[in-house]
Amino acid sequence: MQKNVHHYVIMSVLVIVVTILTYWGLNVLGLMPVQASSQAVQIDWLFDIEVKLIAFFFALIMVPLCYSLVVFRQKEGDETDAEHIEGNTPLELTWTAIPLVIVIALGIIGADNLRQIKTVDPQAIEIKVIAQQWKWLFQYPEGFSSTKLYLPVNQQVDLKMQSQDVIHSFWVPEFRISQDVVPGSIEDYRITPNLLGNYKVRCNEMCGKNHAYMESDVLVVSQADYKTWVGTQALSAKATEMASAGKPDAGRGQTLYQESGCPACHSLDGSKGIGPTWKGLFQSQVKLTTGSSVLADDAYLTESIKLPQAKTVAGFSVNAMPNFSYLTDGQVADLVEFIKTIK
Ligand code: HEC
Ligand SMILES: [Cu+2]
Repeated sequence: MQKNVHHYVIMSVLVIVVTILTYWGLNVLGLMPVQASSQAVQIDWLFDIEVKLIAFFFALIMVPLCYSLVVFRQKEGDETDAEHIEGNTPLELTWTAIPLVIVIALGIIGADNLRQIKTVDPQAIEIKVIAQQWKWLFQYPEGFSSTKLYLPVNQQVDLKMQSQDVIHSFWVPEFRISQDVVPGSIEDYRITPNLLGNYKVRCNEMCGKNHAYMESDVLVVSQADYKTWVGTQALSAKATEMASAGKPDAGRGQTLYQESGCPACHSLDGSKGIGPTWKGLFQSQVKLTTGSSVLADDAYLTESIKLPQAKTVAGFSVNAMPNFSYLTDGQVADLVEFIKTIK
């Protein structure tokens, strides 16, 4: 035994060195994007503990393995058997007890971490997020919506997220937290951005053909810039609303057609998609699944957008068209006006 002590000393030193090198190497790789939320700080703190443990256990396994391969390899001409070892109770107890303690400790630290991340600020700004194939729409409490998410720095926001169609997932890597958005329920996503900058929200749940392109700008701005932005947006929304009072506009309808995701199902050139084409739709006779026909006038088009399940076009499935309940009456009128122009 005495003459083997130096092996343990060498291996211990090597374990320490390899642990430090592995931890340093993982950090140098820079796998993490910047921390842009106070929640990210918490999450990274926990992650760092885990990376340190990972580095240590990696070294603890790899060092004795490689050391044995080199130092204790079979000597030339040595035909004897190796020593037979029948278990080692103290060792087995140790390597059961230590990981048990570590896992329980990590569980407790993790639960506390989660509690801190989920802290609710009653002053949080509530922004509605609408996910759909394949874009994000953000509705602000001041009564306007935006395709870009502006957030004030150092202020908690409570994103109330819902999906129009399939499961999406809201993910800003710099904020760290990712949250699924499941159709039929509203998910809460609380975040406190703490670093000015431009980021991107990406969909983190495979949601169909253009999933990879489902991203929007996320701009974290100063409190003052945020107030200014909200002010101008609210004003221009008011102006648009006043202008549109009583007179629908095909130009705005075209923009809505693009922004609301209608092109995914409705073509303008006569080709059949998931939904019927809009070419020549206005004033045509539309065959329904009931066998009867209906004239595609203003009333029918309006109803088709507001209550898609009311009448179903022959050859299409009943629930294929999502509900666009967030569209205002004025916006629906704009869309109808646009459909009228597709001859
Ligand atoms: C996921 C696919 C899908 C999307 C997105 C979609 N629709 Fe539809 N839409 C359908 C289908 C399928 C039908 C036919 C079945 C029915 O009548 O419900 C339809 C029917 C319609 C009709 C009646 C058409 C006709 O030929 O009688 C109108 C109008 C309409 N949609 C408007 C819209 C508008 C406006 C949008 C965007 C705000 C939109 N749709 C987005 C699938 C979609
Ligand atoms: Cu998606």
